[in-house]
Amino acid sequence: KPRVLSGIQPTADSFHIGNYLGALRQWVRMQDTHECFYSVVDLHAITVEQDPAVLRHRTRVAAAQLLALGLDPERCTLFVQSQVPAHTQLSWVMECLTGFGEASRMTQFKDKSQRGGADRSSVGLFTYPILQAADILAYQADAVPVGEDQRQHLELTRNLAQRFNARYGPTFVVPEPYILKSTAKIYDLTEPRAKMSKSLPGGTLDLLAPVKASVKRIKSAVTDTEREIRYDEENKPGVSNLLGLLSELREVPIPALEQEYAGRGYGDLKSDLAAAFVAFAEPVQARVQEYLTDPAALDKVLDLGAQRARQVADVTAATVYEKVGLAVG
Ligand code: AQP
Repeated sequence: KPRVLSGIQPTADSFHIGNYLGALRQWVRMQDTHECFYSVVDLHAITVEQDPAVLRHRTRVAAAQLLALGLDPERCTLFVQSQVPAHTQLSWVMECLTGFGEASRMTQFKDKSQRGGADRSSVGLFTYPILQAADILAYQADAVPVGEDQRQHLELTRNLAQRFNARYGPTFVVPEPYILKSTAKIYDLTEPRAKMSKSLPGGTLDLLAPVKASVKRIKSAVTDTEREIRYDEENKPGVSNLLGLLSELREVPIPALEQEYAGRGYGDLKSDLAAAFVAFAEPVQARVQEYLTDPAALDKVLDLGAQRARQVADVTAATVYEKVGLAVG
């Protein structure tokens, strides 16, 4: 079976529907077809300041959400990144292989450092994509299911893998991004031309938010001054995003929805999307609560996952150190 690696940061109290549709739903589905390694990437989270107790709590909640969404520890390896030291061991080697200019071209760093002020950004935020490359390469992953925002980081990972292979001999699988067009980029509800993002918290649709609050957000989502329910990303980004979300949650193609809503108002579309979202979120919330009431069981899942992950990643790290000339004895 081909191998998959992907990760998600525990940087918010809840994942949002963009995380789910863009990445996590594929994670769940790929368990049937791939050998899967999935990680809560807490080392990535500390590239911006985190409160230690909050971070530890969010890491558990992240794992509980992944299980509630359908990850099955029998069919995938679910682990917390910081429990597998090979990620940071490999990351250093990858950093030494990356050009400073090359790293400087990463647009996510440019965006995020602009928000916080470049001088106040950590070096870790700058080298974030290189740690991500190490995450992926450690497992010799063939495919990486992510949203569109990660495409550039995946390209860097591929370049680093190829560079290493050329310099030290065939070592790494060169991974392919797995990005589904229809859900590659889910947009913010209040700024429908911007990516739905944890750092724009007002316009996200959070899986664990009280459903009443989510219904309210959907009802006040920005649309436009026309009346027609039609998919047109360029001129009607808000309505198109709502149609896209409903299409994904109901698993009905957009043209069929356009027909269904012909002659009807935005209010109807919003009510139906709200109902579809609540039907999706409520059982997820209930399952998350169950996992969180038994933290020992959750930690056991994560410990076993980390053991399995270390078995694979340690081999890669040892091979890489040996090839680079680091290993002694
Ligand atoms: N809006 C989105 N549409 C589709 N996919 C998305 N992803 C994130 N936002 C969208 C995908 O979710 C996965 C986990 O991402 P992450 O842990 O890197 O989360 P993030 O990028 O920190 O999440 P945000 O909400 O996008 O936060 P910030 O504010 O940091 O930018 C990834 O596969 C990502 O592509």
